[in-house]
Amino acid sequence: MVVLSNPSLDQIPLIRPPKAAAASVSVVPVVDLSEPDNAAAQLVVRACQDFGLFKVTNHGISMELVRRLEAEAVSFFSLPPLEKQRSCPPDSFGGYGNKTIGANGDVGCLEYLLFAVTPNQRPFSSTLREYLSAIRKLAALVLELMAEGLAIEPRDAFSKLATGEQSDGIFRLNHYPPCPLQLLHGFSLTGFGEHTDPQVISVLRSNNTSGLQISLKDGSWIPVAPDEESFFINVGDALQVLTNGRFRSVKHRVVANGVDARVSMIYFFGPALGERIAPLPQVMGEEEQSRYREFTWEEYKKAAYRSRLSDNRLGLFEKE
Ligand code: GA4
Repeated sequence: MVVLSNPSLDQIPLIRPPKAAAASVSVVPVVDLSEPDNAAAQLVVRACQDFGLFKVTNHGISMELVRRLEAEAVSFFSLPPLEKQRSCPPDSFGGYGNKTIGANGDVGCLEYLLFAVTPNQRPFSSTLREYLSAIRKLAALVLELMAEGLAIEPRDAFSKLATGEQSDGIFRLNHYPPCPLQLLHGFSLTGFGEHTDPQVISVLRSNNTSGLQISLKDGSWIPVAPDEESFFINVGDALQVLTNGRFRSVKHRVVANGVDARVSMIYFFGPALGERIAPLPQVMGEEEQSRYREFTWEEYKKAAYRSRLSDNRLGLFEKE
């Protein structure tokens, strides 16, 4: 999963920041989970169709828990490099990585820890175990709102798939140190290059340092203002397929910050490996054809892990 070479900063691609006008507007939809379910469900569906990303507030997750996990992450990342590598060596379940993303040559200005979230895996810490269980509940709720908003019965059609016992989860802790070569001739260093997430949804929380950007339908990029008290939900490739393209797997990236460190924690919710991924019959209109040829999550995941970060992974499975 992780390769242990350490590229230098001059191998990391540059990003031209969005124009000032775009940068000053934050249009990311906000869903207040204390609203009645039907109102929240409508907002969620609109956000998934128009953006593929939204922010949730009043989520009920303890900020003390979130801060505790963030503090553990920060203390891990402040260890000497060799110690980080030694205590979390890369294996098929994840591990520590520095600047190298995936196995196919992508690089970014970050270091990270990846964990496979499987039923019988040893947890990194009790804080992480607690956090994962809280985020799983949040994800299940959000996925139920998606089903409700699309009038899909049963209400747990998506949540069963992505948060069930055998689901294939991944958890990622990212540390983007301040990157000194910032704003070189109007460009910034790439923190994490543009990509879509292969899974159903991802639940992201970051500290108050900016950097995340999403691509809109017209191809332009906008920054997502950080909010350390909220969670960001993004639609992944599998959910785009399950909704036959109604929901948009959002292209996103992280631009390195010149001054502050960014710390993010993301739970990627994938289905069980053997799960067949195809549009749910309940979303299909009469005579509507699937836009994708059928595949299992295992097939898709394998194809994804052979690709480069910015590749259009779903393209391989689109029907002519
Ligand atoms: C993107 C979403 C998750 O971070 C991730 C990433 C994975 C990795 O870092 O190893 C991948 C990337 C992600 C998609 C394409 C392949 C695999 C890096 C890469 C170049 C953990 C995941 O599941 O897919």
